[in-house]
Amino acid sequence: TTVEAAKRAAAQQAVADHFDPSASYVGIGSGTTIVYVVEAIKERSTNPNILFVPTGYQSRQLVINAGLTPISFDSLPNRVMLDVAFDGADEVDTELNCIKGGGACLFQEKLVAERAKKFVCVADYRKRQDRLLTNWPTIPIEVAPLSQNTVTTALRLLGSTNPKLRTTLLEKSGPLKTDQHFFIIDAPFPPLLTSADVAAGKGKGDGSDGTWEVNNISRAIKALTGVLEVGIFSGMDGNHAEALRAKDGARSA
Ligand code: DER
Repeated sequence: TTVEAAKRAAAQQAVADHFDPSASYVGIGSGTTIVYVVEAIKERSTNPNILFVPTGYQSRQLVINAGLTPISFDSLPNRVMLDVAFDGADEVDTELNCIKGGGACLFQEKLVAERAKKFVCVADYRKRQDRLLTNWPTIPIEVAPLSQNTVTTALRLLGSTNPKLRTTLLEKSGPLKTDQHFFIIDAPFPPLLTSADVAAGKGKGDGSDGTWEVNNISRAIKALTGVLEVGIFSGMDGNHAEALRAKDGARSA
């Protein structure tokens, strides 16, 4: 299908541009696009000394099944930075901010992404929107189970219409638990303004007029007691979000 072909094209492009076979540490994210990234890495490198840092159980299995060597994030030597980290996204805006967490791995994904000299996000044309929450409707938030109700109430006060606990109806009755044994709340908000939008006067972006800018809403949610991590990746906190042009002309962060 064109979607799978686009995922593969974006992955091949990302690996061609940003994977160095002499790397020591490489981060591997979660989801379905990352499978093509691992495939492309296997095509390019047989270097057995590269250690791959997964972003959760599924990612670790992908690394092992590909015959690559995993190392857990907490086994990394102090101050060592990954040469590069590859991951997917649920949506990417014009400033390369990402919504992540569709696969409920956002905490470890952010840990790994921030530990890398370069974060390469691989996304096909469907993910590319002018603003976050245009196509993907909610911000995934990882919370301590005990705080679920207080965080939900606080999210409503921030303007989220109907924040919902993520359940896995088909596989398990009751709420989903992450690899950290936390819950995920998916919080709908109106499309998030970019910094350019705010500069152009499209809204205050601080929630006072009903509009939120990407970094403001991320900080406001992160500040709520009980929130472990928010599924908004912006600027990668000092890391370098590379803009990749996938073969189909779409941009991925
Ligand atoms: O959960 C995540 O952030 C993942 O990267 C994921 O949402 C991307 O998944 P996909 O590659 O299957 O679209």
